[in-house]
Amino acid sequence: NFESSDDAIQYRQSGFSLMAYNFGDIGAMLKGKKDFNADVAAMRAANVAALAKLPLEGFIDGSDKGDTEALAKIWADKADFEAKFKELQTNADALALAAKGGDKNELKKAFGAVGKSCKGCHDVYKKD
Ligand code: ASC
Repeated sequence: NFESSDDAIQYRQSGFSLMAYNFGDIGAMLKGKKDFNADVAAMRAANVAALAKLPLEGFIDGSDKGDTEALAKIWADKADFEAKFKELQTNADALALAAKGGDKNELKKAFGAVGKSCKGCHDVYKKD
């Protein structure tokens, strides 16, 4: 268990940062901002799938405070928040599978689905 809400906040924010870095690198390759490397994409996607499982644990009761981008609505609508998070995890697992498969079109589709999950939750639960 976390020692404090600050620890919980740091935990979830670290997870999001690592996820954004790994997801963003796949995006950079798909958008041609850097050379596409299927092995790197598969490694990044596997990281995203693993990392997507982490942040939810940090949204503990009482960590709705401090200078974060998390809206109070997360705790008010926790069941919906958790459902959306599970959807992200499912899509991230599919991303890892698609990246491993090596078909770039499948990877693009799966990447889009994960991005939609990110945005869908940010639109409702994250400060602008
Ligand atoms: C990213 C990132 C997000 C999502 C979101 C998708 O790479 O850091 O928060 O994608 O922009 O819409």
